[in-house]
Amino acid sequence: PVTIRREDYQPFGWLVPEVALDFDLGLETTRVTARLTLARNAKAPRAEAIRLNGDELEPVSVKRDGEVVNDWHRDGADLIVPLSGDAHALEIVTEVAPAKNTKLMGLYASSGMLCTQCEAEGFRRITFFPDRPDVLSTYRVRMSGDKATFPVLLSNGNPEASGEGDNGTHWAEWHDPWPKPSYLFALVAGDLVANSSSFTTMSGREVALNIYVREGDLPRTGHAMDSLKASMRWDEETFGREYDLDVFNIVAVSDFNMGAMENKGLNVFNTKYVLADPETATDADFDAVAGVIAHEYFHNWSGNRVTCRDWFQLSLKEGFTVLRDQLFSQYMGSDAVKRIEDVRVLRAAQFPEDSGPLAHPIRPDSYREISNFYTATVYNKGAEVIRMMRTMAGEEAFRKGSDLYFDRHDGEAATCEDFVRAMEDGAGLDLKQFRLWYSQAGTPKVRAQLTHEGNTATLHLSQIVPPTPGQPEKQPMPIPLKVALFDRASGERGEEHLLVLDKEEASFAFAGFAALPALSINRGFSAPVSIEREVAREELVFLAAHDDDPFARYEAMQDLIVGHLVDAIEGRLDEAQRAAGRADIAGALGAVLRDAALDDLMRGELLVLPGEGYLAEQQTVADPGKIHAERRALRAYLGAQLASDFTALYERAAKVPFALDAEASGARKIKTQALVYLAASDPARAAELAAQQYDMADNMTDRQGALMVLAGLDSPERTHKLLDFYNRYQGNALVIDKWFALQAGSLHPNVLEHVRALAKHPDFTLSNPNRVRSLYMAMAVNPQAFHAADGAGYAMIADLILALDPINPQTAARFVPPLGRWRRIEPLRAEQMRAQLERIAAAGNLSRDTQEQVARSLG
Ligand code: HT7
Ligand code: ZN
Repeated sequence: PVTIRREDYQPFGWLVPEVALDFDLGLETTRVTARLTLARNAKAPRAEAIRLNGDELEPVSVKRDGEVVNDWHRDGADLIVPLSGDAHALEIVTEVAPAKNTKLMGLYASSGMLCTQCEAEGFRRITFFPDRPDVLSTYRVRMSGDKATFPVLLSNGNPEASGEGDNGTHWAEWHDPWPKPSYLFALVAGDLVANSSSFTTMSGREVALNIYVREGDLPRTGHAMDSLKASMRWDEETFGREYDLDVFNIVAVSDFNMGAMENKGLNVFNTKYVLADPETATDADFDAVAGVIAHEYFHNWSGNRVTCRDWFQLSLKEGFTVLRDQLFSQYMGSDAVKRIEDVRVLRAAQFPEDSGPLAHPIRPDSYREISNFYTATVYNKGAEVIRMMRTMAGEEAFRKGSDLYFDRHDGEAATCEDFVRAMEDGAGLDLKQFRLWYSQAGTPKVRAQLTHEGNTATLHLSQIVPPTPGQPEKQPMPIPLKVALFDRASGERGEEHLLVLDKEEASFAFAGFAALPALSINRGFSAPVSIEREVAREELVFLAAHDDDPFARYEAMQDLIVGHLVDAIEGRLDEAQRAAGRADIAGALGAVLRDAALDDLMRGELLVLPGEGYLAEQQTVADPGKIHAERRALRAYLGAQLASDFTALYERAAKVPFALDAEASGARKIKTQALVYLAASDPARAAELAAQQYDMADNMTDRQGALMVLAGLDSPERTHKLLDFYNRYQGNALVIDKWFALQAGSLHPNVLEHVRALAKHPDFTLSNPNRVRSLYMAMAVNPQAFHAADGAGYAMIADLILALDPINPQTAARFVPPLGRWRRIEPLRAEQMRAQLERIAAAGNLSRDTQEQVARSLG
């Protein structure tokens, strides 16, 4: 397979200012006529032909300047047409088979409707085209099809005309005045109904808003609509960005490879991120809907109006847009809790990427299949990198930088370098060395040591950026760290400082401390690094109780537990030390349970034990069995030790009536957490409580929480409630996804047996990505199941990859990274993981997606 390199970028030889597409729609066959106007690109070397990308396409006919021609040839899947003049018109006819398109890229059928997914390289599965993000065109789209099958016909931009045709057909024409790359093209045709509303923009323009869904789903679209309006207003107020078409349409589809897609004026969404009501969606689902609606809407500027020059620049739109959606969610809900959640996601998904065989910079240097680079590094670390610029500049200056970026590059296909330059010029930052964050992979490790002499405390910092594949040596990066020192006697905090560590090592002195203060470092998680320091447990207990920065308080709690667990797992504690460590944790957690000043959403964060993956990350080579056992034992200990506190908390929270506000959702959060701790120490009592919670639940958060606890227990209630849940929600695909996921992600000792049986359930199918993820991704991230000592979990995931790859390679390839962690796992399991990767590699006919991921994981 060909490796594409960033350094090889060349502008395309032709401009394609206008594209007209004519679709004769059918589920089995759709005929596409594409008319392209072409002009030589003066900024590119002269070309005597045009390369039009294709994927599984055959040309039905090719016309150049109105004449049928046969002088074209094929180069692999691409079509090469000779062009000798400075301007030409091309007309190309292709036929596609949407119902057979199981890859869900290009034009495909989903539950009787037609829809498209073109990012990154799906447009070439519809028609031959220069399918690259730096070719911008205005699109006019005409669709015709059977009116009964496709009563709704949608495309990008504004609707221009529609009418009736022969034999029960009808047609519609859409025009998008904003030049866009082909990856932003979309078409939807189907039997849909809309939740319709409107929004008046800051300059007084009225925009029609529609959320299209299947008829029965209409009552569950209200939250998405509210979130859309809130996003539109927030983007005007926070970034000065106004919407720019007469309509904004969203369509929900149930077969979708990712979360959603920001096609210009016609966002296509996975139903999971549109539909929500209290009966069928949890509080976390509500938040996810708001976050993804915002994310896609924000792309209208960060991605669509200013797009990417090439796919190496993906973080330009994704990192920036993730930051924008994170800030929006911080504003809409609890600022502190959202920040903690985002860091938890980064640590769970991105840190392992950065320390494994798939590590890459946020702006990669090469790829074979771009779909493999829609990663936590490009998205989440990309967001952290821009957040650091915001922290260093301050909010006001950052806004000047983003305004300049949008003004300078509106209508262009830009680069990460363009963004950085706009930040330098607009925000007044010097980002010369900071650019290393774009080119170097790996999570920097910062060592911190605080000393004290006289009345001065000195902070000694040093950094190491670990080697990553292809990058054995690294340069020091500028690392902005927010720090504060606390007087331990009075609990008072000194001033907060923003220190930038830009060398291998540096020291910073703070006067005015009569004794060694407590150090609060990387407050707000100001830099995406790991802090390494030897710190006394008393200091962490102090910070867990006193730190006024919510993230730092959470971090102190986490560090306290991580430090203890890692010591215990690595056999460094005798019984007395172990008991003392556990007692300290119980003391700190008990204080959290009883702290009346804490709101329950934040209390819920402080109660979360560090995940097994994160614990594994703290070790050079991890034994997942030991980690699981030690963490589980700690939870049981805490559940027993603090049983009366957890019971009191549970009883208080259970009295709070259902509402969608912070107080009630906080109560729901801690209620289930209390149940989890109680289940670990007293399973019989917890099963009783959980069954009761399940029966009394008037919302999905409580019902799912109770069922999650029951799914991990060996009690008769488990069987009853799982059956009840299935019967109650049969037919609601998103809720049945939860039913699969709860069982595959459970703490039950026979979870692999359950997954095997569920794979044969009549509701299971490999053709729906949500269903596949709900069963197998839930299992792959369940350490006890995935890391089963006999290797059965690894074999199951490898079997899945091999079965899914011919159907949906993008989704199949996403299951490779868990196996790719083998070098960081103890030797017996590592060998089993590697052997499964070898087995996949040896299979013939692997997709480019899976092949690339397996090769990199073994390499
Ligand atoms: N920009 C969107 C990317 C996307 C995608 C990529 C590959 C294959 C399928 C896909 N669906 C959507 C999503 C986003 O970040 O907004
Ligand atoms: Zn995005």
